[in-house]
Amino acid sequence: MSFLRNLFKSKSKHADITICGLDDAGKTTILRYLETGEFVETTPTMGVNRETLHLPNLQINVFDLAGQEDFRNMWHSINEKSDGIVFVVDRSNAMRFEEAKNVFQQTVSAQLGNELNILVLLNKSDVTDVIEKTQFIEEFNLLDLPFKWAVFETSAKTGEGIFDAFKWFVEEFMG
Ligand code: G3D
Ligand code: MG
Repeated sequence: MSFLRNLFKSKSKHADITICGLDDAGKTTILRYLETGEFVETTPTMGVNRETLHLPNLQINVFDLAGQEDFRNMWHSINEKSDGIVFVVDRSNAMRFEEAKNVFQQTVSAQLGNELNILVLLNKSDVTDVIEKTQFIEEFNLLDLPFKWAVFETSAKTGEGIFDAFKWFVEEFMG
């Protein structure tokens, strides 16, 4: 947890962050990387789509958002007080871009009127044959997004981009 601890050491404000995205995007692996500073193998959580990391001034909630039929109800109960959303996409899985895009759009439209930052992680950047960042921004209509947002290219295997992404994110809402 050294990275996150250091980032929050000088902050007294409490923050709630929600990490979401389709199952298998790499959310749990990213969380473990933030905790340990290295790649950790994960096992898919059966039947539970929620995990939480508690630090002194920071709580991180992780949710799988695939196949949620009553998305709005679930979203409302879990995320209304979030200070920021991290949306993780497996950039190597073209088969699921459409599904990811739909879930992303539901996620952000549920937040209209709220003031929060959205961090998009193009994860699995270590894999060859991935969607390009510029193409992704276009396909997911990020330029039309009525929020402050950023996209970072990450790998929870090599650690590429992860610390930079969260540094941007935390500094944006913690000041
Ligand atoms: P989830 O929490 O979003 O459901 P996980 O996803 O964190 O459980 O990761 C799902 C699988 O993707 C895991 O592999 C994990 O090791 C892998 N993964 C996560 N991030 C990366 C990445 O950046 N690069 C690569 N190459 N793989 C990644 P398994 O094999 O255990 O299913
Ligand atoms: Mg998981």
